[in-house]
Amino acid sequence: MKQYRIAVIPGDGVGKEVIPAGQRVLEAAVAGRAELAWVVFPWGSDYYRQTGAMMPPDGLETLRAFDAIYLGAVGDPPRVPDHVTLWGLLLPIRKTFDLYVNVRPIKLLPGITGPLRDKGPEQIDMVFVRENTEGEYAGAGGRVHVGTPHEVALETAVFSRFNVERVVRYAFELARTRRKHLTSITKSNAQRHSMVFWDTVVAEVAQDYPDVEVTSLLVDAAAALMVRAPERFDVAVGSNLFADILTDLGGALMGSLGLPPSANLAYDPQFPSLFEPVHGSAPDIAGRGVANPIATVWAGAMMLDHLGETEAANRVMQAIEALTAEGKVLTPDLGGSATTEQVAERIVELL
Ligand code: GGG
Repeated sequence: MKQYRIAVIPGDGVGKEVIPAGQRVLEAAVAGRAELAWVVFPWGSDYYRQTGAMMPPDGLETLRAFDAIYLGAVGDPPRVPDHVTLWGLLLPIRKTFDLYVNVRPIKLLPGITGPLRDKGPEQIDMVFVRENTEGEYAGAGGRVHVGTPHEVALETAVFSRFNVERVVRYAFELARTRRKHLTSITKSNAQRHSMVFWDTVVAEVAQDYPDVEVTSLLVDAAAALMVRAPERFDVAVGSNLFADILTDLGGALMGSLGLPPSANLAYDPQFPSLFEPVHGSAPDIAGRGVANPIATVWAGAMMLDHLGETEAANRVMQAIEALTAEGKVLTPDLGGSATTEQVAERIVELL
């Protein structure tokens, strides 16, 4: 039987609740065909308060040996500043393992009433490809004259040809497997260096994909269009920050931020890819056992697919869709009264 070594980082807040639910479903999905050898790491904000770091100094080296990483959430405000949690755990993993794309499906699930009148599952079905290692999250910058009236803060966005080209190429390839439409999202009117460069790369790569129709949108127009006419989106590609923001909007269009998953994919298959819900640690509901596990279960299905367990991944997705279609066992964010564990249990039954 095949064995996969999975590093599990529940992290903070609801991450500690949704990850065990995800593990339970994935175990059931592969039972009898593959073994998921989980190793759980207690890294995150609690670990930071005990040790002064979000993970041990050899944390990245430890993770490198795994087939994949399954992560819950990071963030414990106001006890630990958000930039400390993010830059102490998730971003170093993305950068060190060169997790160059962050794939985020935005899809209205059957039985869920989204906030858009007259827009159903036929109209809300897109995939975002988020640039994941540089852009506005490059980490280039600093502060000078701190605490004086002349204080200056710089956060320099970085766009390299190598990186933009491979991300855009991934998005074109994905569009080819879907409805053959790619929306490239920029802000080229205001950001005349980096975003005009992005447009140039998209136009160049498009030469290799004459079968894919390309639309270029400014990020503000894209936000409005996602609400007004979500059916105009098939695959969308955007910078680290823009696609992060728009996928939270996407989660809202799906009816809950507890639904969208994400796959952070390694460019070099020797490094582990990372799978996580789009949502964060949700401190407002953490500890109550009512967080929606669907995003994490879905992210787990993406992990199984990535590992080659496509049949099991498809069955997990069918079970999620059966769960939302029957609409009986749902967490409060979707209008139900079920707990995280009850939703996981029902998904296992439907498997
Ligand atoms: N699920 C991981 C998590 O905590 N996401 C919230 C978040 O703010 N992530 C930052 C990012 O994806 O850039």
